[in-house]
Amino acid sequence: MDRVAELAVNTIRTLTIDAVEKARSGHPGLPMGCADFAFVLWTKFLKFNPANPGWEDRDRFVLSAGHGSMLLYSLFHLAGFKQMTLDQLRAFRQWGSATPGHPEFGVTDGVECTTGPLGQGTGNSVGMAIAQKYKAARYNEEGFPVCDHRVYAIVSDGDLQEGVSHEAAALAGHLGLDNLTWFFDDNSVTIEGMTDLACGDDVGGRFAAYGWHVVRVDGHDHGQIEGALREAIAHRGAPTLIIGRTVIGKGSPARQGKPKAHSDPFGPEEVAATKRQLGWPEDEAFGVPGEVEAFFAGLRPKWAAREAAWGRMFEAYAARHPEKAAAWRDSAAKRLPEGLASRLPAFSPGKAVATRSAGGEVLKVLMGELPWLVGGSADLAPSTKTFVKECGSFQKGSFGGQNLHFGIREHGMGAILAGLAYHGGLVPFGSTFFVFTDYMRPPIRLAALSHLQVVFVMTHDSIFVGEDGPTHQPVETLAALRAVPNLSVIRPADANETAQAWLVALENRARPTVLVLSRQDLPVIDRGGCAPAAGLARGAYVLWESAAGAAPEVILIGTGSEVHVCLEAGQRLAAGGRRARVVSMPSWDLFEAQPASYRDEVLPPTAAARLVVEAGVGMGWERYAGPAGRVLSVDRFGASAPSQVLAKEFGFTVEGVAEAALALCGSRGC
Ligand SMILES: Cc1ncc(C[n+]2csc(CCOP(=O)(O)OP(=O)(O)O)c2C)c(N)n1
Ligand SMILES: [Mg+2]
Repeated sequence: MDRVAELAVNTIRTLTIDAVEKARSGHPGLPMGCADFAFVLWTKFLKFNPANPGWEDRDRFVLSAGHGSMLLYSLFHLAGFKQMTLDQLRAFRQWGSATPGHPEFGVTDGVECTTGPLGQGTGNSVGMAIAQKYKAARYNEEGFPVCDHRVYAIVSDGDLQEGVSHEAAALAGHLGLDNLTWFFDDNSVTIEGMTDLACGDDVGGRFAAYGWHVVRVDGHDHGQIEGALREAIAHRGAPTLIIGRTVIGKGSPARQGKPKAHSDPFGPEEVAATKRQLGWPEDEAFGVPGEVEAFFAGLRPKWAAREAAWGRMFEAYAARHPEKAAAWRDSAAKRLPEGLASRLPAFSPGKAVATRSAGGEVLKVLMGELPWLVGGSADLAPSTKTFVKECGSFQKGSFGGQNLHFGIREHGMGAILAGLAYHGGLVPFGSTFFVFTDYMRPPIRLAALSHLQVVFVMTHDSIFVGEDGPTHQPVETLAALRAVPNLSVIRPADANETAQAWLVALENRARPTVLVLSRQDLPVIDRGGCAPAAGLARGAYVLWESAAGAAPEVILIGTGSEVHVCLEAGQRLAAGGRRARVVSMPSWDLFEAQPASYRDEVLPPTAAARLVVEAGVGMGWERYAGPAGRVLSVDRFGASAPSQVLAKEFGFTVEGVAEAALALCGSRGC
């Protein structure tokens, strides 16, 4: 190793221990163990420009083991990302800093994805690799490889023990994503001790079986690392796993190679001992040797020149292939074509259509018009209606297909969807049965945290799944999702609301959307007597009322498949002389975003008995029912039976709803 390389990797190590020491918390072990690999990758291979962290054709670098965040922050500082000053390193893990405990997308320039929950980054990197292949297939032209980059990830023991990485790796191998390289930080250490406490996998054998190219190196030998990276780039038709034998906490005399190097500050004595061992000034914190600064300064013009060359190529591409360049730009901006809404299918009353089927018809139009809308299902497309055959399948050898096939891998699917969104210029969607939301809660949560536009198409949304029984009947799922900040949850009442829900999902640029759709047919609401379905965008709207202008005595509030029942029940109450109002409330979050005046208009704070009707747990609905209202809900697991029987047993019939409303009126004396 030459002198400046040695100084540079030791700078990463000492910046790390200084930051962890100052914060009195953090994880020094990984950055110290992975400094060598990261240095070789970043200085000899990675295509990026610190002056423009968002350059579209940059390589993506994912630190899946996000606890090693100081590795990233040190690299950003040395490479010259403007935001990453030494003061930011000094503010590691502090309020308002650009250096949070675990990397957060959108907070720190250069962070490609939010990591920390182990395993997620592996799926994210596969999503990014799929995105690159897709865009290359759609946009590259002879002599104009406008999308021509690679995806690298550092993955730890924890990442590779987590199931999501198995799902993601299996799919990446199957698809032959040769633009993807993972470096396995094979240090044999996790928190509780050495890895053989709980894991004896032959990781290399496992990945070979997934169809990966596997290379083994000494993770501290720069020559071997460089050789392995060259091999990964040259290898065609398969992703590469570089298994790097590393020493966690390398450089610390007392801690290196041991579990206690994983986290927590070393303490002043061990910091001093480490610096002594590395030949560093002991009394200096956050020091960067002049030679290291000069070395990185020397790389910056080369990095900038690469982007400039790409920019010139893109201009020439735009001149030669103007339509493709325009499509590329539309995709980057996720631009919705003029009049799109008017081209969506309109569903006529009198028919009964499951909202999953309506969603499928809408998706067909959307995917046909929007090449940046890509997605698929976890082996349930015939049920979730998300396969659009005219748009082709993304497969090894046909990377231009818009339909993705995730296999029965919901957790992997969620993390891959996030990766597609992180990559930029794509809106990904993924679908499965609503009850299996729990199999992908971690990536849903992270997509919300990271402000990603991802659409989750979740069908078979209630006990009315019927005969499949309680294993397949979600009851608590809506309440659980409504609790996630920055997540839009929409349960449309009929086919026309479903079309509107898709439009909202496409407008929800900075957050994920969950579309909650029915398996069973639902009557298409006759909008002649009711308000238009566009009301969905406001989260809740007055669908129908018996005496417009007069204050209602009773308000029925329903979502999804319960709305048409409320409508009929409301009409029955009106026939009996009550002033009734029916509110369709597909989305709490959209409603809460409305001005108070609108919310009060729909649900007047005074008077009126309010009955909420939803085939799920009642938790949370009290706020809309009000203290004198009632929630007709399912506060237990469902049962295996035909859906009409379930409707009767649980009270979700027109009679049941009307009776409950009358009882409520009676108790209030209205
Ligand atoms: C899903 C998840 N479970 C648990 C943790 C807590 N955790 C953080 S790091 C870690 C394991 C550390 O082992 P490894 O991944 O090999 O990292 P190293 O110690 O080698 O840096 C655990 C269990 C987590 N971050 N994410
Ligand atoms: Mg480890």
